[in-house]
Parts: sequence; structure tokens; C-alpha cells
Amino acid sequence: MLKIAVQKSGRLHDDTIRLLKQCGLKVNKGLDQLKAEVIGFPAEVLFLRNSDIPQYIADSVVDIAVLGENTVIEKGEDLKIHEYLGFSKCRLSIAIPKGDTEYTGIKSLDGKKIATSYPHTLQQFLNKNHVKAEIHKISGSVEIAPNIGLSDAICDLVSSGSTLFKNNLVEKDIILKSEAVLVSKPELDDEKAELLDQLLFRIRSVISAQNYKYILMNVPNESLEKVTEILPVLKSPTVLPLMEKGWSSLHSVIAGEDFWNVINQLKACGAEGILVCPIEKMVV
Ligand code: PRT
Repeated sequence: MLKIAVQKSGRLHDDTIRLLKQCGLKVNKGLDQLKAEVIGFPAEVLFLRNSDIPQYIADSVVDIAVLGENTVIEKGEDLKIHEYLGFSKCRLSIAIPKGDTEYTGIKSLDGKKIATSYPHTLQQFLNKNHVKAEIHKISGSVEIAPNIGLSDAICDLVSSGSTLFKNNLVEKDIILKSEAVLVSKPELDDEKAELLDQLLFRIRSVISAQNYKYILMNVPNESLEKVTEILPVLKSPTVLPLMEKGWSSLHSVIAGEDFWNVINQLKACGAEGILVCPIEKMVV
């Protein structure tokens, strides 16, 4: 039985539950809010605070978890990252008050105060840049610190940037970029390692499917070769004859982001009736 830690509530919760569901793990929340049984996989889910999860893994209360990479870097030296999951993307950045015209780079923070919930990561960044600044650790509402005279700058997570904007702050240096990751202790016993492998196989199939689209189109036979050159296919496209002589139906898989780059070239080759469909799972 694999014990999976999921954030109880917050930014990671919904996407994590959705990913587990796509992997065939139905989390049966029931009335017990801390623990939930899982249907479709020998696992149990524990709903925990994000910031507490690294310790629960270290204490072997849970085996694996979905965390922001920023949390792993800040407090999870003993965690092994198995997979990048593509959601909860953000960056850890240094921001300063809008009117601060003296700032010319991170060295400008020498001797200054910086408020953050990420003291360890910030300290490493300052050391790397030979900056000696005073780190003021606060656990929430970091953005308010310069406005109330608590610090000269902040180091916090940013996604849309609207919280910085609302607090009259400007983002200056990006310390790291982060997204949700699947982590475990470095060593798991054989049974749990085997279950983790099975789960990773499912997760990778779901993630691959999200990045690709199934594409099909009608192509004049004389253009089949040209179209095949344009489409960055996985292996080789499927070509089926149409009832109408001289035409074929070409099926392939394309990276989602490539579609708009190739659509005009496909049309120029005479491709018609182009359909692009989502893929649910992809095993390559
Ligand atoms: O209470 P618990 O310990 O469970 O929660 P938490 O406070 O650690 O978690 P939560 O839900 O706030 O964040 C969980 C994870 O989501 C983080 O560790 C990141 O990996 C990820 N994430 C992604 C974010 C953001 N985006 C984010 N924007 N975490 C926090 N923020 C905050 C940021 O601190 C700032 O206050 O949102 C504000 C900025 O957002 P924008 O959109 O205005 O830039």
C-alpha cells in the first residue's frame, strides 16, 4: 500500500486530485477529512498541509507526495523528485518597492533587509552573489513587508504578478522557477518502489497525452510525402484510402504547441478537413 500525501487545501489540491483521477485513482474522501481510501490502486491518501509534508515524508508517515519544487528546494534535502507535473507553475523572485530608483541589481541589497518565507533558498542565492543582507522570515503576506517598514525588499512566489502590482512592488530577480513535482524518500522498500513505478507509468502516460494532439486530415495522394515531412510525427503517420480516388486520410500525433506553426503549410499542400482532437492517455 502506497501512502500519498496531498495538500489538504490550497493551490495544489485540485490539480493533484485531478491527476490521480486521470491515472485511475479515485480518491474516496468520505467523511474522514485527513485520510481517504483510494479505489483503483493499492494506495491511501493523507490530506496534509503543504508545508508539513516534507517532515511527514522524512518520518515515513507518507511515502510519496505532490509538492511545489520550491518547497522541495527550501526544506526537502532528503526528497527525490520523480516527475515534473506541469501545474502550479510559479517563480521565486526578489521584488522591491516601485519608487526605488537606487536598485541596479541584487548587489544593491547589500546591508538591506529582505522579508521572505524562503530563508534557506534566499540565503543560498545571496551567498552565490556575495550579498550580505538581513533575512527577515515571515510566514505569510510577505508582500506587505516593505509598505509597513519591515523590509527593503521581499523574496516571494509570483505567478500572475498581480499581488506585487497591488502592493506597489516590482519584480527584479528570478531566483528559481517552480512547478508541482512528485517526490518520495530517496529509498523505498521493494513493494512501495514497485507501486511507485506503476503510478509513474500512469502519470507519464497522462502527461504525454496532455502535451500531444491527435490530428487527422484528408490529403491528395500526391501531397502525402510533403505532409509527412511537415508533421513532426512520433513514428510514421497512418494513411488510409478515401472512397474518392486520389485522396487519403492521414492520421498522426502532433505536439500541441506545433499545430499553429504547421497549419498553413498543411493547407498549402492541399490538406482539407483537418481535425485536431485531445488524447486521453498516451503510452509510447
Ligand atoms: O497551508 P499550506 O502549508 O498547505 O499551504 P501553502 O501556503 O504552503 O500553500 P499554497 O496553497 O499557498 O501554495 C502551494 C504551492 O503552490 C506553493 O508551494 C507553490 O509551489 C505553488 N504556487 C503557485 C503558489 C503560487 N503559484 C502563488 N502565486 N504559491 C503561492 N502563491 C502566492 C504567493 O506567495 C503570493 O502571495 O500567490 C501570491 C502571488 O500570486 P500572483 O498571481 O498575484 O503573482
